[in-house]
Amino acid sequence: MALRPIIILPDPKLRLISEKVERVDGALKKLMDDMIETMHDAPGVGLAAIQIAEPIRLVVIDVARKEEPPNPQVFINPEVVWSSDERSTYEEGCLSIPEYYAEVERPASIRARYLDRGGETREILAEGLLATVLQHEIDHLDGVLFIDHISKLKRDRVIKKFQKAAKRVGDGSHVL
Ligand code: GNR
Ligand code: NI
Repeated sequence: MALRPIIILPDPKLRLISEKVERVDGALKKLMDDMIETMHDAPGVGLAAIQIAEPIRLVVIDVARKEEPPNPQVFINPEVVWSSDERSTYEEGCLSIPEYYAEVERPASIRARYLDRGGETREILAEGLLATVLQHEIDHLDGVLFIDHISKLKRDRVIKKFQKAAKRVGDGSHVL
C-alpha cells in the first residue's frame, strides 16, 4: 500500500477525459488500494484516479461517518443510467481544490452502473451524500470539476487564486 500525491488546480491533467478500464487485474487492484489509502489519509469521502494523475475511469468512495467502521467502495467505469428530477444541494469541496467550498445543486438520487472490484457488472441506487459524491467523481472522469457548476464569477476567482499560488511556488518568492 502506498500514499500517492494528489494533483491540484491548475494542473491541466484535471481536465483530461479518463479512459475506460479494460481489465480488472492485479495492477488495477493495487491502484484501488493506493487510492483508498490516499483518500482516507487526506481525509476525503471520494477520489477519482485522475486526482493521482492516472487518467482511467476508476473511483473510490467512503461516506461512512467518523464513528462508523470504514466502508470503502470501488466503482470501475461508472455511468449514470437514471437521475431523479428531484434536486438536492450540498456544500462541496474537492481534494484538488483545497480549502474551497461551495454549494452545488445536483439530482438528489441516481442509478449508476459500474464494475466492482471483482470485475462484475453492478448497479446502485444512490441517494443523499453518496449520490452527490458519485456524481462529483464521475464528473472528474470527464474533466469536470465542481466549480464548473457554480457562477462564472466565483469560478474565475478561485481559478485565479490557484494560478497565482502556483506561480509563487514556481518563482521561489515563498522561500524564507
Ligand atoms: O472529500 C470530499 N468531500 C466532498 C464533499 C461534498 C461533495 C463532494 C465531495 S468529494 C471530496 C473528495 C474529492 O475531491 N473527490 O473527488
Ligand atoms: Ni474532487
